[in-house]
Amino acid sequence: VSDPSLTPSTFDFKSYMLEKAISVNNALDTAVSLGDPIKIQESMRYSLLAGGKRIRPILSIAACELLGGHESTAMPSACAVEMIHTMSLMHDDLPFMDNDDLRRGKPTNHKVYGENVAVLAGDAMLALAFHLVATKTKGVSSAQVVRILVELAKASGAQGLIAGQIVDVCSEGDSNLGLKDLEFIHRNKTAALLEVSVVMGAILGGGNEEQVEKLRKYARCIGLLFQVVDDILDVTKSSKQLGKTAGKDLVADKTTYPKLIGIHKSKQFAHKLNKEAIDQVVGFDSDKAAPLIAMADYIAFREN
Ligand code: GRG
Repeated sequence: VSDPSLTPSTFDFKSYMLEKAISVNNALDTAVSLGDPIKIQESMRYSLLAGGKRIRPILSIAACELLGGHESTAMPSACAVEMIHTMSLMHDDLPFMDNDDLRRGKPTNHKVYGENVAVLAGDAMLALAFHLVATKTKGVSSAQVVRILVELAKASGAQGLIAGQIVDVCSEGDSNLGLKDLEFIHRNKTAALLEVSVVMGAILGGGNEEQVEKLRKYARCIGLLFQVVDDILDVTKSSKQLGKTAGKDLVADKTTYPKLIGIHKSKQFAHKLNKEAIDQVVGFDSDKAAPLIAMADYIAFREN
């Protein structure tokens, strides 16, 4: 989409992601221990520990550390946001939603445990996420904990994730869907959880209002960027495939940025969002901002 030249060249993003993902995976493993009733715990662990890039928890930790906070302070809320992300995928995969058989390279939760268990395990994970934040966040004031709980509830509910999902579900097959509707879906379905990840980290790191709002803007930009790039990749991947598959149309008939504004303008928009995101973190300590800059570039330049 553009040049990833704004990332400090000395920063090793791949190692950073690997190292942070290991910490997050260990914390998630501890947070959902095997206990009674075994069926629900197994089902929760199956999806939660199935891999995933851990973008949201890592963003939370990076925002907290940017402001001088510690990884351990951000870890409960980082795990909570990954739990909510995972449970939303489990519910999205169900036959009456997106009906998917595979997730993170494995059979979906309901394929292994049944639809009834997958619904309950998702519900349990949602509750556990809030329990974890409320009981395990240490080293900050109760006011900060309440504030992040409010942010997390808003991002997960009918003013966030669910708002995006309901509009998406109800507009399936609607050929009149416009740019505004598309942006609404993405801002809520995808960007809301990315935004709250960063905002919770910023609050726990002790950020002032101005810092929290700058980082919120950073996260909103990368949230929308994530989806614009997804749409662009849908087109570019499919056109590569088309050459190999004798004209089989692999592009699903859904409303996307390239469909509404064309591929060129979609790429320009992605470039603008990437730059706008990076602009928000320019005034911070440049070494500590490196992970957030690299994350924006990673989202912009990924190939799948
Ligand atoms: C009850 C809170 C609640 C939610 C249920 C089903 C539903 C509402 C929402 C579905 C939302 C959904 C499927 C959003 C897509 C988000 C997205 C961009 C997924 C891909 O994220 P990655 O690439 O995936 O970070 P990994 O697997 O790496 O974590």
